[in-house]
Amino acid sequence: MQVAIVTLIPEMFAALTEFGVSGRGIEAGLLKLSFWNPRDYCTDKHRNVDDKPFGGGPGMLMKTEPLLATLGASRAVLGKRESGRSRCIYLSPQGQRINHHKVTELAALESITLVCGRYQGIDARVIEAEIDEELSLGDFVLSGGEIAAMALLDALIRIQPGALGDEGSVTQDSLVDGLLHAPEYTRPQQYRGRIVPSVLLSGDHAAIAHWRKKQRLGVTWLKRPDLLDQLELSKEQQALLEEFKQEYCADKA
Ligand code: 9WO
Repeated sequence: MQVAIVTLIPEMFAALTEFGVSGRGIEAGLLKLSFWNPRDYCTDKHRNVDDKPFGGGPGMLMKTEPLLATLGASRAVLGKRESGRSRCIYLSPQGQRINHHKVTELAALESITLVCGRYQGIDARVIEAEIDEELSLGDFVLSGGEIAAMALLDALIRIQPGALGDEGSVTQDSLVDGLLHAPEYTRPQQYRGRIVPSVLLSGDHAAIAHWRKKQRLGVTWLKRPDLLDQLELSKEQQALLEEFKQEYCADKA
């Protein structure tokens, strides 16, 4: 998958490209990143990349001409926006929320362009004309789109086949089937009087699988009931969740 990143601060992406699973995945070519800096597409002698908003007010916008020139140049290389295999994405708090489903949808594309805004963002007509999709991490504001783009890229890299190596499989991830992960424990077996659930020490793989299935439903019910509302639980899952609720209430009492 090809990713064009439009940013005034490409240096920030070292956090993604130089470390951990994402760094190795990029090194291995699972995602091919290219950087496109509007600063390189300025035509004025001061290489200004910001401009005043019409109507006044504090803050600046990204200057339109360099931004459009940058998008034109990256499009000439990545191309084929019409094919439906390529998409231009703007990361902003006004966007639709990203979830696991959206990440898998984007991962199926041949190429994406991620536009990272700075200052107060970009001209509304540029969004209308050039952006296919506006995406958000959540209801908060950053100082630019770069960290949001990195978060999305990290999610895209780790679901590529081979990205996790020995570290596990994405089929084990939270949210792949809409549920949270079961609680996990490592040593020590006792920590401030809290013990590890005995089933996990039993060596009984069927019992452990049953416990984890039930915990995933229970944890989702407790922490993110909104996720459960979006699911159609099987008869088995409904029974497991009932079991969890009974045990949970018994514990409380
Ligand atoms: C900056 C600003 C300065 C003075 C007055 C008002 C202002 N609003 C903004 C602003 O919202 N800037 C944004 C910074 C413009 C688009 C890129 N930026 C951004 C992206 N901030 N937060 C995100 C983001 C992206 C994805 N998910 C969560 C947040």
